[in-house]
Amino acid sequence: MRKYGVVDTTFSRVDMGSIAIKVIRSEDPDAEIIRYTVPGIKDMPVAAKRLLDEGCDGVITLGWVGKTMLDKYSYLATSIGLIMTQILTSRHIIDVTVHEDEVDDEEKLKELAIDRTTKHAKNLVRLVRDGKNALTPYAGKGLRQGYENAGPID
Ligand code: RDL
Ligand code: RDL
Ligand code: RDL
Repeated sequence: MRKYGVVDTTFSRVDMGSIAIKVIRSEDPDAEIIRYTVPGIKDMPVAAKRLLDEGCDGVITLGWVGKTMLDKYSYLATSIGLIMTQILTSRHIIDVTVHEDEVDDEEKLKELAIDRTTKHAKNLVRLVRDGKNALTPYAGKGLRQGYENAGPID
């Protein structure tokens, strides 16, 4: 049976973990989902690694990056860690990141977080369950998560 990992943080200001679980459950009802909540983004790579070591077929991480330069450096380190973990395990880790300075308005930020989480949770299921060509019909379509799609250039 397929097994998905969901890694989220107490730093985040939106409960993206619950949203991801709901979406994965509705997309792949028979799957097992394991949630692992850590303090912040820099704790996510090892959490993802542990879930993959425990048999997860793929993981989604839900990170929230603060507004300061220090926060952005923390994300860069995190991103490198997540990519290294994917390479070491040959498994997908879908990295959902919300940058607190992406939009000014808090309501809009919440909507962005929900949209990005929902679309990437679906991407994770497609990649894990349906394989390498599951997203190919959407190739070159200018899809975005958290925003309106940019669309293709004709
Ligand atoms: O291991 C404990 C912390 O170091 C770890 O949880 C960090 O990810 C916490 N953290 C920062 O130290 C920071 O400067 C976070 C951010 N910025 C951030 O923007 N988002 C986080 N954590 O989730
Ligand atoms: O794992 C899910 C996403 O994190 C991953 O697909 C990223 O590559 C998506 N992405 C960004 O998060 C971003 O800030 C992309 C870009 N910028 C970009 O410029 N081009 C992309 N992806 O193809
Ligand atoms: O063109 C507007 C946005 O697409 C651009 O600013 C992206 O860099 C925003 N973005 C992130 O910052 C990010 O961390 C995106 C993602 N993740 C993502 O997963 N998918 C996006 N944008 O479409």
